[in-house]
Amino acid sequence: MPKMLTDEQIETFRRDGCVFPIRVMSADAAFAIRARLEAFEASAGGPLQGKLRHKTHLLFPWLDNIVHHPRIVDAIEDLHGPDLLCWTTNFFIKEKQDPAFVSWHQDSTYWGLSKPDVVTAWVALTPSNASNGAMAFIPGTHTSDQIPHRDTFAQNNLLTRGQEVAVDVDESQAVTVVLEPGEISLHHVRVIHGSPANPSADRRIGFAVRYIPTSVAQVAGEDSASLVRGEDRFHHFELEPRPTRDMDPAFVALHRAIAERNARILYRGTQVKSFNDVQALPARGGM
Ligand SMILES: O=C(O)CCC(=O)C(=O)O
Repeated sequence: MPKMLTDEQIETFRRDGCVFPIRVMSADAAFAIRARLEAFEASAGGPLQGKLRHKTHLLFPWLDNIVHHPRIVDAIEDLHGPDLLCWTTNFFIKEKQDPAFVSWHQDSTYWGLSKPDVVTAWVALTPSNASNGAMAFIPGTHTSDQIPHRDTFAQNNLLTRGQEVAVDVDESQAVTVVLEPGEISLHHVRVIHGSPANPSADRRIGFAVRYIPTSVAQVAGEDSASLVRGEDRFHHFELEPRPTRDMDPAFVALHRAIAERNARILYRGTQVKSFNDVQALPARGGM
């Protein structure tokens, strides 16, 4: 008996590689998280940038609470069983009238994970739809193996290397993932997906939480993850602590060290050797 998803939603995920919308919190709760994010951005002097867009749940308890949100973790348990890690989180923020985009890609390309049992819960903190650069995906493509990608490092591309699939994508098949604040989509690490720019008058904010069962390993170096449910009998990842206050200096230092290590995994085989090199890249991924 599934805990959160219906049998139909599970079937849709297995068939299409993506299922949505799934409400996990009220719109008011999502607005409150957006307000906390924007209060921090105001105090920091501008939009969240660079490494602060990644693994941000290690810096703020109100994001850690999303990662551990019982309704989200129940949905992941329905797909991958009771022993679960959050491997990483990534903010995908498109400012109002922002040319930032995401090229067609498979998430699995540079993540270094041992098998494609990886699900992203993309949490909408604003509406996300055809008018503001919502994500779209090509149903059924998650059943393909890893497809070759080319790195473009294109300006305004929100991905680490501006990578894009090196095959033609039949865009006529694309399905737009329409979400309201407080809803999520779940997508498979191999499904081809991307998103256009945001020409609208407001920001589009998504918080992508990447979950794996504890049996998945990192094969490209030392790595860490957060245990969100059950037990870790495999010990493939160093387990991360949970923050209890915003920007705790010990967690800021931990986050910086993890960002350095993750940069070496995500940019392996390129000229990028440290996080300082990442900041000099034209692509906007920042990590
Ligand atoms: O937020 C977007 O537009 C794209 C997100 C994405 O590529 C992902 O979550 O894997």
